[in-house]
Amino acid sequence: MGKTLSFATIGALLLVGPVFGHAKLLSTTPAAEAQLGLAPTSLTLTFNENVRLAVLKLSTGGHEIPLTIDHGSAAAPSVTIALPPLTAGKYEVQWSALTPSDGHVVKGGYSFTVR
Ligand SMILES: [Cu+2]
Repeated sequence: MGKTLSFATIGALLLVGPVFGHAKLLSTTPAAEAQLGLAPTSLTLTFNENVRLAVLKLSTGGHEIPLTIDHGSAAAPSVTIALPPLTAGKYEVQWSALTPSDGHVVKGGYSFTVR
């Protein structure tokens, strides 16, 4: 029993270690649920390890706003995308990123509001 528990503990430690962990989104600019008085001119996603941005979709009221993503850029923990001029409204962000260290894809989404 004691032995089983220690193997389980070691397994759990390995699973949360940096080698086996998926890239994790640490922060975004604009922040999730931000209420902005000024329209942001860029969007930044910051992860805990190097990623390559695969998809970044920005939409408002069901309309997608075309963005230019440089798919040739080197993997980095932080990705910044220039935004076109944004009018007032609620914006939905959908992203996915590839972690070159293990080939896994992580994805997520959030929203912010320009007042
Ligand atoms: Cu992974």
